[in-house]
Amino acid sequence: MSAIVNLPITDWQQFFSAEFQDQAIRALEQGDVLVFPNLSFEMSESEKQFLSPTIIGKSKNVSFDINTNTLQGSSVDESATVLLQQMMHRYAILSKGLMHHLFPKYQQDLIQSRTSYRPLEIAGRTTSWRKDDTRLHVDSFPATPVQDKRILRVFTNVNPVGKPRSWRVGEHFEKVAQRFLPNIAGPAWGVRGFLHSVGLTKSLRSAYDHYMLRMHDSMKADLEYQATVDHLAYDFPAGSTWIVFTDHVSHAAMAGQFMFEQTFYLPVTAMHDELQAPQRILERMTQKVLI
Ligand SMILES: O=C(O)CCC(=O)C(=O)O
Ligand SMILES: [Fe+2]
Repeated sequence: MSAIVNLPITDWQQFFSAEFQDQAIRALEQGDVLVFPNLSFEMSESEKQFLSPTIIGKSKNVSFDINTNTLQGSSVDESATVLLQQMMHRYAILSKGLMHHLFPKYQQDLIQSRTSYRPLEIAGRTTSWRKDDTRLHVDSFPATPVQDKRILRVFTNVNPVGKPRSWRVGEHFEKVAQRFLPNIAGPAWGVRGFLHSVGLTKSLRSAYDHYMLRMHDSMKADLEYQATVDHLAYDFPAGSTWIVFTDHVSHAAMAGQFMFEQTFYLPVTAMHDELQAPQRILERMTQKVLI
């Protein structure tokens, strides 16, 4: 099972020794969750108006794309939109800076994707089983293939009344794959081209994407697995930040409200040890090149 590794980082712009960086990258790549219990994201007095579930429309979070400076999912009025956008932008910049300082080896290749702000309480929320993140899963996005990239995410719990973000962390990726892979058929010929041509995927779904998506679904659909599999419950305190490869570490979010999240993509070849990538593990297990 993944370990939860506590690191005493308190400043988003902190510099680290080479030894610290080396330990951090090894832990991260082997599937540990790096937690910074005292690294918080400060919201200004005027930004505190966003500590309410009513600021979003029908979506489950506000999403910001720093590359295009676009905001989606909010229902606030025009003047508040600017403020909301600035807040999301600030989180995006801080998390990128932290990544660069902590993992300089990734810097050249790291791709910054969406920033999200999640003001809804997770516990008791109703969704379809596929979207239900209270079930253990590895991340894989149906419409957004990663192809040869990893999914690396930064999370910060900004709950104002001290409520933790309660997660479960499941068994190691290899064990998950041993359990589910034998029942997953390979991708059918022609499907990836079709999905892309009708706009169901943003790019071609690779064989690796196919297996990951099926694993994600098989895990969530298996209620007996969910009820019986070994896991560790962990509460991320309010005012803490954590970093994890969510395509590798089986995880579920059980309770909590108000969190920021920044998604990065990292080409497998940019890793310190690419043999630890889910893609390489699945390639070894299937004896196929999954592209
Ligand atoms: O909202 C959370 O705490 C995590 C949900 C999740 O599974 C994810 O973002 O990958
Ligand atoms: Fe997830």
